[in-house]
Amino acid sequence: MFSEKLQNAVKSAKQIAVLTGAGISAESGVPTFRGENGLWRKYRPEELANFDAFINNPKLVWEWYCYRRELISRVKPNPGHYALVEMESIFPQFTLITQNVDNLHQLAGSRNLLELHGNIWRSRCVDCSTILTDEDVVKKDALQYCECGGLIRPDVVWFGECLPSGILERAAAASARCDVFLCIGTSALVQPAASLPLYGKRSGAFTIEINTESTVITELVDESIIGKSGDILPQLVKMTKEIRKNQG
Ligand code: BJW
Ligand code: ZN
Repeated sequence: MFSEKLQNAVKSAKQIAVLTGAGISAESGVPTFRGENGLWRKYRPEELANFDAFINNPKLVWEWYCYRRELISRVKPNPGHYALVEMESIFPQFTLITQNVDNLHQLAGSRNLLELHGNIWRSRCVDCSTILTDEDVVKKDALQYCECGGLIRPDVVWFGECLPSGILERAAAASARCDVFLCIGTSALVQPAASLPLYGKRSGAFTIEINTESTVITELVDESIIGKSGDILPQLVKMTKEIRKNQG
């Protein structure tokens, strides 16, 4: 399952960077965006995942997020999420970078986590940028307004918007200094996240992709493992522990 090159890379690695996408939460029951059963099959991203769409039809967009929050509130982290928690305890430096907004890495117990695209359980005023984490706000179906009168939006990153200040810089730095870069369950189509594995590769990291199918970066990584992250990651952790057991 794991090549000798991969085993050698994880054996000596000190710094690991991991990028996750919707695929890691698929086995928990959270739909991915693209692909056969993806959200974009049913809903058009340009109607829902950009600021103009929200301003033009805030009710529709808010309700779409209510629907997704309701779905996410019923799911749990899966063995893939938990394997990454374990991996964090194995390596001296470990940075988990996620494009997901579902909070499942936090629920599993990951600590050094960078959320590139925000978090569906946070909201923000479009006018004064006040952040609201109040469950009462996100659980309400009706549109919400800030004390300043501004509309409340989900604190996620839509197309055409910049990523949260400082987060992308930290993710890029972790990607460029790691010895091993793991890219898990992402179609690698959305920038700037999709460039992170390439920063790792360019800086000499051993790059690994885990995905149920090949993607636009499969040809660029050092090792592509086709399979479910919930199956592969626990095996990767087991092998890593065994191989590093005898190191000081
Ligand atoms: C499994 C599995 C299992 C399944 N195990 N694997 C032209 C060229 C280049 C760039 C651009 C361009 N035009 C515009 C842009 C920029 C744009 C972009 O990248 N667009 C491309 C799509 C063309 N990017 C942006 O706008 C970003 N901002 C930005 O660039 O700022 C600078 C700027 C400012 C002003 C103007 C222009 C630029 C922001 C991107 C924000 C993305 N937001 C979303 C929504 C978040 C909120 C929400 O959740 O509602 O983020 S879109 C959606 O895509 C979401 C995801 O995080 C993101 C990535 O999706 P992901 O995670 O890869 O999911 P899928 O479904 O695509 O893939 C799942 C994978 O899992 C598949 O490969 C499966 O095979 C696999 N899988 N089961 C392992 N069990
Ligand atoms: Zn406000």
